[in-house]
Amino acid sequence: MSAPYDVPGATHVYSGKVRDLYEVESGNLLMVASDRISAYDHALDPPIPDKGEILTRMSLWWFDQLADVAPNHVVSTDVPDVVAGRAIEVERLEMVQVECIARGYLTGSGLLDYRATGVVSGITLPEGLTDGSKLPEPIFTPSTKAAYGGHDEPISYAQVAEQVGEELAARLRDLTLEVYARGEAIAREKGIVVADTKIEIGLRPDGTLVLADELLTPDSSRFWPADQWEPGHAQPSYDKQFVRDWLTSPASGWDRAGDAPPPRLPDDIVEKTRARYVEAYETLTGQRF
Ligand code: PZK
Repeated sequence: MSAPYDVPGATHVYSGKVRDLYEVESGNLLMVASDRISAYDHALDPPIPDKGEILTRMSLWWFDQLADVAPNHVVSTDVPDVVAGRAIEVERLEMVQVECIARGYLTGSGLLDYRATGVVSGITLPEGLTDGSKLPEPIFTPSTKAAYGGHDEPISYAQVAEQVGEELAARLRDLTLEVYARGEAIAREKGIVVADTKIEIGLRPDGTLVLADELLTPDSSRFWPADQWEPGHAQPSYDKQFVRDWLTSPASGWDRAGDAPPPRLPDDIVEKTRARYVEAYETLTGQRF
C-alpha cells in the first residue's frame, strides 16, 4: 500500500480505514488521522474537512482528562508540517491482541447477541431490554482483533483469560471499565451519551498498561445526543446521522444491500457532518475548534 501522506523522515508502516501509522527515526511511531469517514462499512467520498484534526485534538483532550487513570502513548505533537494538527508521535508499545470494549447501553452487536441468547460476552443480562437500553451496570465485551477488512468476533472474558492469562485479562477489563465510567460521566455532563467505547491498550516492557490509539472519539465510541435518548429504537448517531439518513434515502439512489459502492456525499451533507464533529469537540472540551 502506498503512503497516504509523504511525511519527511517517516516510513509508512500500516493503514487502517481512517488512520495511518508511520515509523520515525527515534523508533517512535507517528499516528496520522485522515479526514476519511466510513458508514455502513464503506469508506466514503469526499472526506470530511478537518475530521482528522478534530478527532486528534479530542483524543489528546481525553488522554489529559484520564491521565490519572492510566498513562498514554503520547510523546509529542510536534510533527512534520504536512500532518500538523492531525498527527501524534507516540511511544511504541506491544499492543494487546484483544479489542477492549465497554458498553453501558445495549445496541449493535450486543443487542443482536442479547436478542438471540440473553447473554452478551458471557454475561447474562436481565429480560426486557431493548435497543438503546441503559445496562444495569457497564460491562466488558471484548472481541477478537480481526485482520484488516475482517470482522471482529465477540469473545467472553474467559476466552480473553485463555488468550492472555488471568492476570492480564483482569487488568484489561478493569482498565476498560474505568476508562468507560470516567468518559461516560464527563460526556454526560455535557449532554453526550457515550453508549460504548473500544480502547486500544499496549504494554510497556515493564508491564505497565498504556492507553494507545485514539481515545473516546466518535470513531471509537458510540456518541448519542443525550436529549434524544429514547430506548426502543436505534438512537441517532451524534456524528454520522446526516450521512446515514442520506445514504438510506431515495435521494441517494443507493442500495445498501447491493454490491455497488455508496455514491459521493453531497456538499451539504459533508458540511453538516463536519459541523457535528466541531460541535462534539467544542461541547466536550469547552474549547473552540
Ligand atoms: C499500533 N495500531 C492500530 C492505529 C493505524 C493502525 N503505540 C503503539 N505502539 C505500537 N503499535 C501501535 C500503537 C498505537 N496506537 C496501533 N497498530 C499498531 C492502528 C492507527 C492507525 F494504521
